[in-house]
Amino acid sequence: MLTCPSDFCQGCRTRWFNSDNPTGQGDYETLLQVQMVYPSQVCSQPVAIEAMTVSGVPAHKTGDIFQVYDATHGFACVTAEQPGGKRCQDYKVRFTCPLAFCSV
Ligand SMILES: [Ca+2]
Repeated sequence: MLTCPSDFCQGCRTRWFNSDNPTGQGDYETLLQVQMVYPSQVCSQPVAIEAMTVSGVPAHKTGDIFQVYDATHGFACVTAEQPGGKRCQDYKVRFTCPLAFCSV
């Protein structure tokens, strides 16, 4: 995860997106998916991503296994990959975008 001064990152951070739920094969909050559902609200090349459950638990504390979790591709939790056959939780994501995107 990229770290940078909070006053810099603050202006470049998107709102939280929740474009899918785990009812189907998993919870897919990939960058492509978010761009498709919320066009123009996220940059094409984010520098960082954060994910947490819709109830506010940070993604790394849930014990779920993530197929994808990076700024380039976004986030995906696939139910078939979870131990014990448990279902993925419902996650939301937000991205940090280059300053140029936020100053538009
Ligand atoms: Ca979700």
